[in-house]
Amino acid sequence: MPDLLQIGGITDAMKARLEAAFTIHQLDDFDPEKITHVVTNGHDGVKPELMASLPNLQVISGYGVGYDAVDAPAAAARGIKVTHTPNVLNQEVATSAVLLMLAAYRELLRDDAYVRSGDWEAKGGSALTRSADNQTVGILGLGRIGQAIADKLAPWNPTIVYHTRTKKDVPYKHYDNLTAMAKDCDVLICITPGGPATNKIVNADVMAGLGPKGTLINVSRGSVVDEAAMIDALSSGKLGWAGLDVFEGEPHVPQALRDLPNTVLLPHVGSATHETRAAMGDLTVDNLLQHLKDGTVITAVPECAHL
Ligand code: A2R
Repeated sequence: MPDLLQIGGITDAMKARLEAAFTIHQLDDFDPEKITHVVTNGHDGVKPELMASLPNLQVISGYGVGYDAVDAPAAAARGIKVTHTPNVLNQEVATSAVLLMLAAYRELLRDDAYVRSGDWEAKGGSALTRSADNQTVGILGLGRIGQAIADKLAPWNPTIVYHTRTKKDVPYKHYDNLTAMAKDCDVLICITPGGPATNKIVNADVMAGLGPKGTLINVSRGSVVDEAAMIDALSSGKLGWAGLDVFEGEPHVPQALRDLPNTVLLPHVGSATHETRAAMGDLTVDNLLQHLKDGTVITAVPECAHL
């Protein structure tokens, strides 16, 4: 059986299918010459030194749609096929984005705490919140998931606008300039890929554009937002609210962010339901098994699509 290197955890269902086709090796026990396939995830990826040390590597199968933790151009240059799990998580991540937006607008956590603490009974009704209806929603990255977010928000009657590098064939207003879009938005939802091209593109100017009544939602990568600038903006009132599923140094979340009342914080669970993770696991394994069968993969990342 061919030799597969496992990086990070895999589900029992993935393990059972992979064990039937590969000899699975862990990071502390493998012969670099023998490894032909790698299974990893969006967070761990494959470190450049490790990839360079595997001379016979053919496929890197990633569990997740984001692959910024793998140097895909370097892999493509060596003929290594990198795969990911697009589409199967669109709806779940979109639900997470909507959940964060609604929780921020309607102060879900504050009011939940108000009931649990006994304050409702002791002090009377809670303070009013903001309506999430009829808002101008800017989507940063209108791809597969961004479009699913726009669709899922429809019952709240939003005006959708978006910023991407290239204009899409959609009925929404496109902005070339992210800061200009932020100035026109009530809420900005980040759902671009991570990596150098989007590093900290949500900077202090963008957040100032959103303003004291603005809400920032991030379900993409922590690297997309300048976290220090965001903490400053949220603390000083320059930015109103933030709903965050991802963080720069996750799982570390700065104490300043954890102390702020105008945030809703999730532990990177955008796609983390039993149903969606099972679908992602299936596709991760399907890519590897198909490669064993006929040398092709199902969902190569764009940089490797030509291989
Ligand atoms: O810029 P374009 O025209 O390539 O549009 C893509 C946009 N995008 C960017 N927008 C602004 N500045 C950039 N530097 C930039 N780079 C990419 O993000 C496209 O509209 C969108 C990505 O869409 P998809 O490739 O369909 O990705 P999907 O499946 O929606 O997932 C997005 C990300 C993942 O990479 C994970 O990091 C995260 O969601 O879970």
